[in-house]
Amino acid sequence: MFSKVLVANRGEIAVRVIRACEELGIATVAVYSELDRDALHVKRADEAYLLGGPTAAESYLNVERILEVIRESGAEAVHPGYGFLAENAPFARACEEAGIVFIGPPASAIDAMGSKTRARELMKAAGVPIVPGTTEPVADVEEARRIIDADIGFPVAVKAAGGGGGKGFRVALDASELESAFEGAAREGEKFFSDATVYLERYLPDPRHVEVQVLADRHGNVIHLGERDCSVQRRHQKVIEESPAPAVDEALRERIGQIGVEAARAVDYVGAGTIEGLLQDGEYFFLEMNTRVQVEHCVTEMVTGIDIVKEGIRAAAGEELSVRQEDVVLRGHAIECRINAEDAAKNFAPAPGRIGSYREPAGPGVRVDSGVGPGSEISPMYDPMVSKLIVWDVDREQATRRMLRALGEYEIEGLKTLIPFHTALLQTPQWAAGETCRDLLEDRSWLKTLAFPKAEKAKDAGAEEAASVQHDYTVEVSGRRFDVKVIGPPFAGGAAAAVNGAAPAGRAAPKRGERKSGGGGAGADTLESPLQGNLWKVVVEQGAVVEEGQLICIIEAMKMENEITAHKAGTIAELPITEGAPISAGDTIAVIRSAEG
Ligand code: MV4
Repeated sequence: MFSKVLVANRGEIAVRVIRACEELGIATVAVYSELDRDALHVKRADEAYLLGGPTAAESYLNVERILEVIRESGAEAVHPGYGFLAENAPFARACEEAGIVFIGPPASAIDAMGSKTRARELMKAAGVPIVPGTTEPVADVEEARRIIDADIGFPVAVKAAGGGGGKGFRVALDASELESAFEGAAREGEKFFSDATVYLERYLPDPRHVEVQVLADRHGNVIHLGERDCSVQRRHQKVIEESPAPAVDEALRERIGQIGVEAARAVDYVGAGTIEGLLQDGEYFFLEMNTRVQVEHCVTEMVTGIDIVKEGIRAAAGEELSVRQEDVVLRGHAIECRINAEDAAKNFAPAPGRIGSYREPAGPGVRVDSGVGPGSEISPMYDPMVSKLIVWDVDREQATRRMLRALGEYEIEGLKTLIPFHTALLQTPQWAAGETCRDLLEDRSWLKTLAFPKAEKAKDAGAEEAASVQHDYTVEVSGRRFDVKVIGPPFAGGAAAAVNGAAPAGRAAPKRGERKSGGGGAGADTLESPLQGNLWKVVVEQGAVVEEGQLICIIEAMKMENEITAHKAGTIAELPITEGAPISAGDTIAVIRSAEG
């Protein structure tokens, strides 16, 4: 087993990996960006190193610096978590070449599954059922039209070959929609994956998203841990996941488990992976493989009792899996709610900010995987998921009630999260009936009932700290972090402030994330950007009359498209934004004046 592992990630997944390492007796090295100096994963690790920042490119995606920290810290292996450098074949290869163990599959497996057309070809050859369609890239709209006429028929899904998770996914219900679907998918593929190649699939009208967890070691053992249902999604982002899947019985579980095992074997998989698929009318089709540990792995851990992260680390170290297929038993039911800093009533707009007081739920069958605590700042620079609430109980109905109880206990002051959304959704007849809830997630008027009461102001944790005398300091020496305890009499006045690098007395530096407000008069008419990103599309013009909830623009941030909608009805009096231009959190998007004035 390794003696030291570097965790190349942040937030809840970094904490999750650190916990697994601790239980395995492995020392941990955290890395962090300038924005994450006070983050939980940094405190939780045995050592921590500053990468740079504030951007992801300067920090969690900075391969050169991460490799340097691995050498400097003496770590033997690196765990990428999910996102950032997970599923990055060049990084896995760079590790392999530098003699560092990448905790995950071989680079060749990442490559094979990274191209969705190649993955479909491989799976077809391995006898795994794929959604009917092409395994070859489709050159242009003309060729697409020929293939659809001869084979697939409408409706058709056009997907980017470099895509996955719904990026570069367009639907054409009939021939009139094909050109724009084709071009849309190609454009998104080019934008996000530098690959405009697309392929075609028959469009399934109302499938469930069902995925299989697999584990593989270097000794030829490949097992599956049953399935998860992730059908509750918003713009291809999963929001609620559960295991077992309501629509899967024992025979189907056996069959799709076997499909998962065969898919993993076909690419010589090692570690934890997931085969995503669509279930329609009892038929299961391979969609793609995620060659990493997933956000929702926890529900599988709750029903199987198997620690997926530890198994992945063991496999990377060359050990055998600690469980055999015949030992895997699904017991009870687990549900996970993603606690995102988002406002469901405003089209799930990211709602970054600072957490005030913070209290996690507890009690029987409750698990919280979190990357935050009291006073944590949720930066618009990163993914808005702040934690995951997972519950277990003997069946789906009781697990639902337990989740509602736990959601009720969860206190996150000063931040808008999906807690009210989850609380409402889990009480609907659609959820109770095990439906996909697609209609609810598109239902504007239902979502609007989830609007937050007037903005709560987070307690200013910073001011409180400044008032108390500090004895604990954190210093960075050549980029390595140390916690220093200074024992002695309290410092006089400005000393603590100087050590903390605050502005000179009398002129407090503006706090990160503090909203700019235009000269006191901005107020209720102004629609501010909730996040930093790039203006991808502006869909209204100055002078237009808009309804509340109407789409104003789309901001691209963190590879996600965020729809910004009108916060009130009225006329667009000002629209100081330009398509393609960068935008910061707090910038004015529009000023909307009501008819009444
Ligand atoms: C599909 C589909 C229908 N037909 N592919 C792809 C990424 C994943 N996030 C959802 N994806 C879908 N792919 C074909 N050929 C429908 C979806 C889909 C979906 C599937 C199951 C449950 C919820 C869904 C929500 C949106 C899209």
